[in-house]
Amino acid sequence: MQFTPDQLTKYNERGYVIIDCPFPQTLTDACLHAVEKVAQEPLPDEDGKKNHHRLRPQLPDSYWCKLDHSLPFLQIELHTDIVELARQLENDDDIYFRNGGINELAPQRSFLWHRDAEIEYIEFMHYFSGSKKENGCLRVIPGSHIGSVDRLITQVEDLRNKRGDANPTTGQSIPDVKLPNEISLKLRPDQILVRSSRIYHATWVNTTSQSRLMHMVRRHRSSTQKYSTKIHNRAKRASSFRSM
Ligand SMILES: O=C(O)CCC(=O)C(=O)O
Repeated sequence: MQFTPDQLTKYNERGYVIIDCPFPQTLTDACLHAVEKVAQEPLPDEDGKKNHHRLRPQLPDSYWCKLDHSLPFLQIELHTDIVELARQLENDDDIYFRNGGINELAPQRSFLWHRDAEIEYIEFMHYFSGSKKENGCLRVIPGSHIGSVDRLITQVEDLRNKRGDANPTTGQSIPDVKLPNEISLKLRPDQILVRSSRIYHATWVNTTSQSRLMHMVRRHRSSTQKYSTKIHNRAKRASSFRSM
């Protein structure tokens, strides 16, 4: 499967595009079946990020879930159409698998405004039951993958101060502040969102009684791997220097 020229333009200009799911429903059904089999509430002291509800964290205080890297999920993460789409976006055949896993949003939880990374990579996001405002759909600032988000960060801080929640905590049950240019991304279960790691985003609060399961797959070109390794090594050197 390939993006159409129009979809490519949208991705490049806005930092995201919504497309029909390229893989068959049977693969998603297998993931949902696996979730039913292992569903278990997190232990009170292991859910530091406060996003878990039906699936325990992979490690204490991790966003990721116990089922990450299980076969049904890997079959989607390694699906040829996902690889093909990533190759087309990166204009490069040498595509790396960064990571993939299940992102759960428990009832009464939300994600605050943030950018996932400064380095550019592609995120495929599949909301198993679809996403809408009531179950905490994604809010984005179109075009914010380009350039700095310093102005947006300041704007968020000012609005939070005005509202009286200067230090909101992760997983709060009130949604983060409303930004003037934000839009809400509503998806059907048979659609996926493809977005840049750099787009500035948050979610609404999941006000339903069910957790919202989203399968995320991250891919990037090999030069990004070299770049992120360089950044990692530089950060390691800086922290060992600090601790001397
Ligand atoms: O669950 C979502 O829709 C978005 C989660 C999120 O903010 C993230 O993965 O960085």
